[in-house]
Amino acid sequence: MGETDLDTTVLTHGVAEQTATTGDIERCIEELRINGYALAPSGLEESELAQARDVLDKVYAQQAEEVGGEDNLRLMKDANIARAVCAYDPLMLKIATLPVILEVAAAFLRQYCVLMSHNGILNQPGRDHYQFTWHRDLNYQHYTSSRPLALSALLAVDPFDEVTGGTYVLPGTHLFEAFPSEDFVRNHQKVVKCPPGTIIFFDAMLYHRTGKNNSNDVRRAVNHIITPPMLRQQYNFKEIFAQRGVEVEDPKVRDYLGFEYEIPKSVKDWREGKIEAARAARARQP
Ligand SMILES: O=C(O)CCC(=O)C(=O)O
Repeated sequence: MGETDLDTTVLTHGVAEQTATTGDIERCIEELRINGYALAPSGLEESELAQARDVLDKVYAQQAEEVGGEDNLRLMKDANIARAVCAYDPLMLKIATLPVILEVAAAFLRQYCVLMSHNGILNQPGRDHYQFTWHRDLNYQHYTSSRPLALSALLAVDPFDEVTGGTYVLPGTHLFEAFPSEDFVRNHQKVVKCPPGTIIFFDAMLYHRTGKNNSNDVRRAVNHIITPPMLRQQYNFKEIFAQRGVEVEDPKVRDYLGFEYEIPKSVKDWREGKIEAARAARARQP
């Protein structure tokens, strides 16, 4: 039976409480809470989407060049991702601050929140992408919380369909700690398809992945991760120790005080650290 054959009458018995939704934002919030994802139009014009494609390609090329070429991005598993795009072009800043994104974030997270990352995803035809594998946007986190930790907002810049590869989601997995069994994944994975200009909102703890692009064109998207800035040092210990002229030699203590963990000041700085680590790991391989 196809979804169009479903009986849509809603009759209940024994129900004393029911959620009421009054508009598009509330519909998104209900879907996000239960399914873990929801779709909404961005309101962007076709001309803006065309411009966004161009901007993403240019920012990516510029960022690849500044770290010595795409091979270095592949080495650190960062190929085909343009980072911090809102800082590179006014249109990307307009996208990052779209009213629908800010409204859904405010209603979903219900507290002060910040943009944690803002990345262009360039899904190249027939090529591997790091995002093809199932992941949470809060990587390595295996717990649930009674309130959401972060919101992802993925803007489809190109069509997301069976040929270009939609976004695969595992509904409800934001509510469970562990990644589900392979049987569950095969039986319950869903592919989200949508026209360009649609935003796929999801709970950042929902397992998802990029679909394989079997078309002849790049399939682009822009992902936003929005979160309350709760887990960070309350003040800059490194700076305070330096101001007080106190030296710390022990690398473990330096690590613990966050001396080696600075927020990178540029995309290039962030990537150079990762490239160095990837080269060192490769050199250690037998
Ligand atoms: O491109 C997609 O469909 C998903 C992107 C994704 O997985 C991510 O940005 O975390």
